[in-house]
Amino acid sequence: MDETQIASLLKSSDLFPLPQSLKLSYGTAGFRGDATLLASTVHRVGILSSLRSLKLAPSTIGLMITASHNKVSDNGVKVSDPSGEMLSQEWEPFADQIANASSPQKLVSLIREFVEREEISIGDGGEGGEVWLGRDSRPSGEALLRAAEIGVSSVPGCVAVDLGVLTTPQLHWMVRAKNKGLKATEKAYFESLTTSFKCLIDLIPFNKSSGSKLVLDGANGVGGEKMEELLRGYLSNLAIEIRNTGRDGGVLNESVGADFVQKEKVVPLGFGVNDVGVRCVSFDGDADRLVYFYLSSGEKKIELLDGDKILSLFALFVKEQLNVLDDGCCRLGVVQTAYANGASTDYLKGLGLEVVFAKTGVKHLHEKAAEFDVGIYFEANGHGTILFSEDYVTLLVDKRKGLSEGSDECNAVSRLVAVSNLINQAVGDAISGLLLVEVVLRHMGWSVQKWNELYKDLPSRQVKVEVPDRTAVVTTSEETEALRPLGIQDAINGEIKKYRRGRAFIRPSGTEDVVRVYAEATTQEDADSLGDSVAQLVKSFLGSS
Ligand code: NG1
Ligand code: ZN
Repeated sequence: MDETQIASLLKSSDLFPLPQSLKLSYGTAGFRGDATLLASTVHRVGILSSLRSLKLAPSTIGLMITASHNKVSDNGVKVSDPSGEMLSQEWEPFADQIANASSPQKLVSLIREFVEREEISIGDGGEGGEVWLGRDSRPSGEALLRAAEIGVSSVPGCVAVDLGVLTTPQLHWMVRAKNKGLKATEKAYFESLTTSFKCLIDLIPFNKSSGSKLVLDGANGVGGEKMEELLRGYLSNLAIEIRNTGRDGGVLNESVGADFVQKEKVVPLGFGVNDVGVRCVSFDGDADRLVYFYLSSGEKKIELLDGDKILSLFALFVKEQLNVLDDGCCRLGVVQTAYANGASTDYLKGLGLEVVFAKTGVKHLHEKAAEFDVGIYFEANGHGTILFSEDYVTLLVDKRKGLSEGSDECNAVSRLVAVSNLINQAVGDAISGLLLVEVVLRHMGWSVQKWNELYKDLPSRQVKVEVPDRTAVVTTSEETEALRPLGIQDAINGEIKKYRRGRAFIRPSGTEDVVRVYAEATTQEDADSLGDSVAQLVKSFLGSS
């Protein structure tokens, strides 16, 4: 790096000093924290994104400003690689280092070392770098986006393109499309969803009715707004009522949204007795997760159809099409995490599917799903998608050419190809997930209640424990056993033994300052009691804050 390049980085870094005592790690989904403390982090991630773009030139990188399900005063930043997938984990240590560099000088020296080691050429007349920026609807997003822009353009030869307010999956989709040389606008995203959705509806053999009403809880975030745009401009026949749009004074993620509904298992604000029996769906704050639910009585308690149930529905549909093709050569697999309900895993295995487990965080699930021809992954919280390998899609398209139009085989192939276009191939996407659930329910002729009967969840309980230092919990790679603090796992095992089909584990959250406890057993009382006693153990081993 020459003097001018160093001066440019120093000058812009001086504008964003690191707040004292800020210690960040890239975590399950990028950096997250109190929005007032994040300007330096976002600025530095802007620099990182430019370097990534130069390293992989010519390619566009995405930078998303969001804290997903976290409270509205938080924000965060994550990076999309050219494929639309999460930033390669190989770069995460560098992200941690620069985010925590204590001064502009230290920051620049880390960047210099990294640039040399990675042989990144800056501003030597080669390809320039390009970073596409998006943000969710948080009030802190705009100022942080400016910090990202300054970071991006402080690397000579790199430009930032502000795409405004988007859902996380929209940005990932657009980055992927751009790098594939396809139309990469928001309009193209909506058109792609619309075309494939309509194609799947047309392929429903019977019962083409428009289906009963669906009510969407938009978490007071960007998802409701984008869904409205889709319905207004492209899919006006779809009967979806949208609540919690954020326009009626509701607060982002506060007693609303997918994370709240899935973790608390109660109705979100804005839903009540009048909705008994109605099919409802909740998005999270940046619309990369969705869970369905319905009220079976006038109480707050809900019947939850979480990511595991969405996965099961999708798996059934895909498997049905593959059975028509009698396609033994397609490797279909599903990926879950330790948070998957035990009953869902039993169900999926009972269907004869290959089920593999990954660590929490979609980057881990995505990686494993990509090993299959068709890999379906979902976290229980509703984040997931279906990945189709490019080779398999090509094979399907070729196969269709030899089939007679309207035959069962031809329809099955067309459905699979349409699903690969509808469902986001980059990351979990609540909007495309919703459209696919709606198609599959109509295809099967099922109500939400019928879908819920696929299997009965084992009762479970999740607890968040605030502790002085969550990093004191260290787990095995599968996250099902705690290695530290020493002795805690034996104590947890002692509790588990007390319950029939008891299962429990702890892990430090990568997005919130808490230790998470998961517990499962045959009755709700047992799951609650196991969850509470493990939470007590966490407090006694780590102290409560
Ligand atoms: P953490 O906070 O690391 O548990 C949460 C979710 C993850 C993932 C990320 C990213 C749970 C238990 N954890 O991570 O699955 O979705 O957020 O949003 O739901
Ligand atoms: Zn999210």
